[in-house]
Amino acid sequence: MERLAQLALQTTAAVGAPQAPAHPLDPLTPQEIKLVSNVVKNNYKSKSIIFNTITLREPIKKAYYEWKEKNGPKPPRIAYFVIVADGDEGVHEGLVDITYQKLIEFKNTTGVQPILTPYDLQRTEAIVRNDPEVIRQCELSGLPKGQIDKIYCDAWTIGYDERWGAGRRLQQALMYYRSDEDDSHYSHPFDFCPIVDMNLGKVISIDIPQIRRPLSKFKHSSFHPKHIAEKFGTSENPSGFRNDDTVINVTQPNGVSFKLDGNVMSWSNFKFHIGFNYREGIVLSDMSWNGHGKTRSLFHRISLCEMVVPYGSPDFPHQRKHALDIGEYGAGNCTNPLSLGCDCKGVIHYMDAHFPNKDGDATTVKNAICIHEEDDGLLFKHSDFRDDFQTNVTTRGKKLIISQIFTAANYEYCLYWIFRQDGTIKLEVRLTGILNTYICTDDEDIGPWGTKVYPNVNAHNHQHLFSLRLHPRIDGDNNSAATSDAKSSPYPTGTKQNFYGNGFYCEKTVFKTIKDGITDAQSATARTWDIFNPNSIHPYSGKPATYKLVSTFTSPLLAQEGSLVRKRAPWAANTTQVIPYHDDKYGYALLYPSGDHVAQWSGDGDRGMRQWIGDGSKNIENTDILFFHTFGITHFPSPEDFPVMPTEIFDLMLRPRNIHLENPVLDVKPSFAKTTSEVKAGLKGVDTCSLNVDKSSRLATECVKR
Ligand code: ABN
Ligand code: CU
Repeated sequence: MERLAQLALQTTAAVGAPQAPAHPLDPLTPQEIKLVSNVVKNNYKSKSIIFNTITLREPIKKAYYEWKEKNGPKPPRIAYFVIVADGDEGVHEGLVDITYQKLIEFKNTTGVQPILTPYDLQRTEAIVRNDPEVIRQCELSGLPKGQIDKIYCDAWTIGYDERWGAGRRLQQALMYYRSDEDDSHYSHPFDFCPIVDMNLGKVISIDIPQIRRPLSKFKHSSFHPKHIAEKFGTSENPSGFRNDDTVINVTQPNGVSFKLDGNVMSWSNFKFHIGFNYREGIVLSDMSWNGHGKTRSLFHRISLCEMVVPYGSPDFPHQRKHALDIGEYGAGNCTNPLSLGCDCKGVIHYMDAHFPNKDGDATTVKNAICIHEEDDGLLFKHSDFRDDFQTNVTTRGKKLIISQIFTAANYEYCLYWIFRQDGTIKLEVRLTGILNTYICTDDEDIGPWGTKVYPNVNAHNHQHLFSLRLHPRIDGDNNSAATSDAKSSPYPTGTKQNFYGNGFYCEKTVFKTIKDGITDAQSATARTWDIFNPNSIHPYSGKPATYKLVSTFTSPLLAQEGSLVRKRAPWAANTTQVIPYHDDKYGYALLYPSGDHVAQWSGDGDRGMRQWIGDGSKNIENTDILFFHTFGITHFPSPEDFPVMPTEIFDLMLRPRNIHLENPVLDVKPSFAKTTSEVKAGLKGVDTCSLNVDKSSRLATECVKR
């Protein structure tokens, strides 16, 4: 935050300051949010303001580890805020020192627009419903007169539209009709798109296509139980539900094996801090592994820092549809309250999330983060053919899952951060919710850009691409990264080096500069990426302590060079980027690869990843690095995805390689273990081999059907 106005406010001892949480990375408490908004209000007394963001500014990394590992002082507790002031262009943003209840920096940033909050989205529907020209267009499309309460819109940021640039705070209203309020509106899109100025609270323009498409007369398609009964119910089975809902219970009679100290999680050999913010949602920090009394640091911070959903219809105004959901709306802001036994099954611990409302008061999303364990199938097994596989060790594993679900208007993103006992870290994304839809006429040729998923409903092709941000700290701050490619021997068959022609090996290409770290997925060489500490060498393999990124859902960004989306999401054009890390003056930095303020960024100029990459010449070898990974899927819609999508699953994992001396789960108690001598002895009587068998497992034939 250069160029920020420094305020010479008196430093007052914080008489009424709320107790700071025990851990410097803990999200702001409701009391802290309120305190910050009061400090901000005091400074903006003369203005009418709306609170947009109040969040923790995480401490400088060095200060954090001085506190954590070297008995240093607790880092200052600082909040970052964004407000919109009536009549002022852009945003006002700054920092508040919570302990001293003091504004330490603030500025009016112009040429940018703030993230959209649920409040901003909720306002838009009322604005379009009451606009006479919108009503006229709805009626022209076939809406019966006097039914404005049946007009709905999904409010999206405009993204960027050069007719207005970034000077005004704009939304595009994707228009729909609901026959009644319990209907799902996605089977009844309108063909036009109003543009709303949020600060004026007015529709300022309407994009109307040259060829008009009247509102579909086809019955809506929905998925609520009453609609399922209408669709599939019979006199024998009025609900219409299929008859396979036998209960699967998850029981943990002895409770869970994770321990939480505030937000610090200890599970199996892992220890890390669970954070949450308006933008990235779940953030996992200060992650370490303790095996047999030795603590090894793994990652300083892991999060999803951005995503983009570019749509593939080249027809105006659909080129505008490319949602940067994390930067423009926030995986935290849009997070759902989760419910026991529905979203999460088993023995659950929840954490709440707190945000400011427009007036600066704290609001709470209950049960925003779900923490639980699940069975993880076999962890390892081996049996001996010599005695017909009776000699064997069979060890089952369990996994720890930290999850959240956020709703990006039509889509749901279910995010599962999964920890395995062998040190693997997985991220699983389940995509559900509803396709973004546009109207088509009965006989319309919609070209290759979408699929008719329902009568008069065109669902455009699109992608879901995420940026995973990894701040590694494997055995210390100085880390490196490399590609790892499976390659045939370079020597042809018959040569001395590869006489039989069968040689193959793993080619590592270590990144020296930022330019080297810009790489793409390569399925022909089963490419993976190594993040490693070149100074920490395994005593057996002679290779460096590594976390290997294994990621196969790596669709490339399909929008071409020069397209708006490629300019605004420069990170999405490649599978990896690696940059050197440095803190800001007041805190942790280099967070958002499409820039700090994403809404209405034209994509021109250097922000985020483009700025960090610069000329690509900076060193990224054996230093403090950030590793960004683009992953996701390309979605060609199909009728099976409508009226709501069955979850589509994609994932990635980070695996320890050359970190542990041997298989790190040898010390997990097996379910069953029998040696060859025990098999020979026949072991009658007491069963000493069943060590950890699940006693609730039964034969299907012994179960009575309900
Ligand atoms: N996918 C665009 C979006 C996300 C969140 C809220 C509104 C719109
Ligand atoms: Cu999709």
